[in-house]
Amino acid sequence: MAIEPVVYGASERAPRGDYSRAAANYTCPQNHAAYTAADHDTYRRLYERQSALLPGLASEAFIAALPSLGIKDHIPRFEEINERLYRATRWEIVAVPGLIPEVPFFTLLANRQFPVTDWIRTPEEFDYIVEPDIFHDLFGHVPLLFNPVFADYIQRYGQGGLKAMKLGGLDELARLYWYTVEFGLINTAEGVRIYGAGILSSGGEVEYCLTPGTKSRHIRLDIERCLRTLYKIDSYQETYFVIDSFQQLFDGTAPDFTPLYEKLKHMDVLPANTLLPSEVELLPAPH
Ligand code: HBI
Ligand code: FE
Repeated sequence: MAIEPVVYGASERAPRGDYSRAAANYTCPQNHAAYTAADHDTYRRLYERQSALLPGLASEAFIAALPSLGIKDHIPRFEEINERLYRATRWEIVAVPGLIPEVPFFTLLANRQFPVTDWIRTPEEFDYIVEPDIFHDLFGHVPLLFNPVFADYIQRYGQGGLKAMKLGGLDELARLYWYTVEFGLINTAEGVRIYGAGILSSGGEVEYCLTPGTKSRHIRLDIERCLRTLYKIDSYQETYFVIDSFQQLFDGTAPDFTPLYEKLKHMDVLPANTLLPSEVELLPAPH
């Protein structure tokens, strides 16, 4: 059976979580007692499937950080992860009922608080889910928050998001999150590897994104180029941006983006499957 790409992003139907129990900053308590045996079993099976896919495909930094999640056979308590996470990089995860508006999202990141959805997909949605659930957020996003450079990049991204709101650069900056934090690839001594959470938590895209010769492009990350590039939320990515290091992300987001947003206002956006003449495909089809 073809595994559907995990899809999430703005979903047409009403958000799934119960937002009535969220505070003004959209955080809510993680009601650990409310998880059913089926919920814990779904988490265990997802963790088992995804972690088995990663050797040779996920970046070593991710694989080395994954055990920091601790528990694999049932849904962890956030406070247990936070004890280790805060010691490692002064980050903490906070429960949210699901996708939250940009301002609270950026504000949490700027305060080194990562929002983690507190519900899990149903067994029927094992391979396909529209919105990020607790498995996508915990397995996909949280391990690299234990990596000091990446953790600082995420905070700087949140700070940049709050500025982007004022400068009308939100759509552009959202593309940077999508093509790095969610679907980013990284060059390593062993070859191109995965660090993006949307890929790492997907049953099918882990394999697909590093398969040479598909219709997808693999090009070096250039921030301006990335901010111009549209993305798809309901299929495997048509472009994957490749970085050389997490330091490159941190340094690339140091400058004030105001002039860049201004410049981009006068440039066309690029379709997700663009390959500009100057760009080199980093995963060419085998001859
Ligand atoms: N909310 N809970 C949650 N998780 C996300 O990843 C998230 C969000 N709201 C907005 C958002 N991501 C994207 O628009 C970012 O690019 C800003
Ligand atoms: Fe995500």
